[in-house]
Amino acid sequence: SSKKITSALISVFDKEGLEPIVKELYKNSVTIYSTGGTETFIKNLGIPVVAVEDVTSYPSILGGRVKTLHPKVFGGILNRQDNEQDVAQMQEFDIPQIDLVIVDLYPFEKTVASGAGEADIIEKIDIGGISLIRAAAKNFKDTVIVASVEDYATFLDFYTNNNGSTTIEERRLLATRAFHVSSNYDTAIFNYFNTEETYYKASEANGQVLRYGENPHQKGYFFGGLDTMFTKLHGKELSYNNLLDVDAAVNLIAEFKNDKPTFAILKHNNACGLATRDTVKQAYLDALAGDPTSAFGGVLITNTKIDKAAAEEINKLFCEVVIAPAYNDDAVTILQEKKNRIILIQNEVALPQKQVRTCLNGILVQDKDNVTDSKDILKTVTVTSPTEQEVEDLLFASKICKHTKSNTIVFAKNGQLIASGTGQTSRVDALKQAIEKANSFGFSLEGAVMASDAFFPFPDCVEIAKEAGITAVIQPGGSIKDELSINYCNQNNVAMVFTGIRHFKH
Ligand code: 93A
Repeated sequence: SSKKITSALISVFDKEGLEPIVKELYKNSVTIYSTGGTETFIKNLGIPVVAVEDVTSYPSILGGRVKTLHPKVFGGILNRQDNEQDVAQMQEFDIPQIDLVIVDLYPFEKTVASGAGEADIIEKIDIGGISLIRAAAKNFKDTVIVASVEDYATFLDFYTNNNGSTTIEERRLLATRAFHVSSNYDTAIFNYFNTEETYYKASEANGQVLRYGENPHQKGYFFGGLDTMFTKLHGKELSYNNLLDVDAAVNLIAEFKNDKPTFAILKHNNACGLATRDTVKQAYLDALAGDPTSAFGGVLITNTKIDKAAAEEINKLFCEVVIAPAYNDDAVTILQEKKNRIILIQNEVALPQKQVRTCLNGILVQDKDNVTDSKDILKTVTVTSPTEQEVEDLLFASKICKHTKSNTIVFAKNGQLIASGTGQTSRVDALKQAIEKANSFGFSLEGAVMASDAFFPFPDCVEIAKEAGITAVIQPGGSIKDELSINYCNQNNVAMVFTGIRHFKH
């Protein structure tokens, strides 16, 4: 697929560096078409050149705004030479073949940087040139695109080493560079237009202006497509904080997608209650029991259709948002008794696999923590092995732990979240918080299990947990002092499993 170049369209703003290329093309008897200033430049080199106007039989109009934008030009660039209809139409409409396009765009960024006025800047938005670049790059199978002065040397190299031809690989590479030029150019234009006010005004059409941000004195906006993820049945607008809770909720419940009816209650992005039961009503009641105080004003989510029996219970609680994959009609009737309560159906759509947040003067991007601890990765490190029920509870606790702010300690028993310590600066503090919470809501920790999002740096956590009644522990392991925690467990008949996987969440 080596292709000879027989004709070229050259339209460059900056004529610098063009001379050697034009001379090389002339040496190879290439027909050169060109626009006003470029045409004059080439003529002055003593090289024959055809004005684009002679091809289009149309003058450059609107002060140069429309000079190459014509079917005869774009037909010449975009036609597929292996397509019969294209070839026939080239004949029919007398369109000249254009094998090579060389463009140097209007200097938009430079004009902005020079402090020019708006009118001058707008005139420097290149339309014809960018279209030539995109057209030639799209048709790289037949057409060569040189989209910037920076590619002159590369092109000349290909061209002279190839006896006036180019290979498909070379044309594809030049097309790649061309799209880089065009995307950067459009980004520069976007950045110029994107002053705060216009951007936010545009967001009214494209996204959502929130009542406010995290606090009433902060402006807030959401950019995204909520409508694909949820069908809203009832209630007020989702607030900034609601959205964060809903995000935490859907990611948490995804861990229980294939489990029995599971219900979770979240506050400030952490689960304050979660239970897996035979019915959705019982799952809700046992989630609520985990921390009825925190549940007030919370976000509720379940993996199961909400029926009337569950709705009657939920209705007794003041809560901001209820999310479920489906509802019975009479359940909706009950839930919408509260005017503001937001009722969402969670549609079956995949969650994003990347996480993005601002950081300093940039952004941080990471893969989502997609590892769910499962039976096969557990490594028992103690003499005592966990019982079957304990293994189930350990994995259950670990799923919740993964979705709770670090440092985290989670207690669970029989498919119920008993208590957690969340977002503490020390693991011992998280543990103490969890113990105090469990006690205050009347739970016995005897026979409960403990999950930790990261390893125990000292044996103090297992000591305190054992004293409180914990009989099995799940943690990543990996501390240089692991042995101290293991020894303590061995001496005190506590089972401990390592996962090898840390689940920080900040
Ligand atoms: O104003 S444009 O957007 N309209 C056009 O049809 C067009 N065609 C080429 N600008 C257009 N160009 C640009 O003109 C090229 O990208 C290049 O920057 C410049 C070359 O003009 P001249 O050859 O007259 O110096």
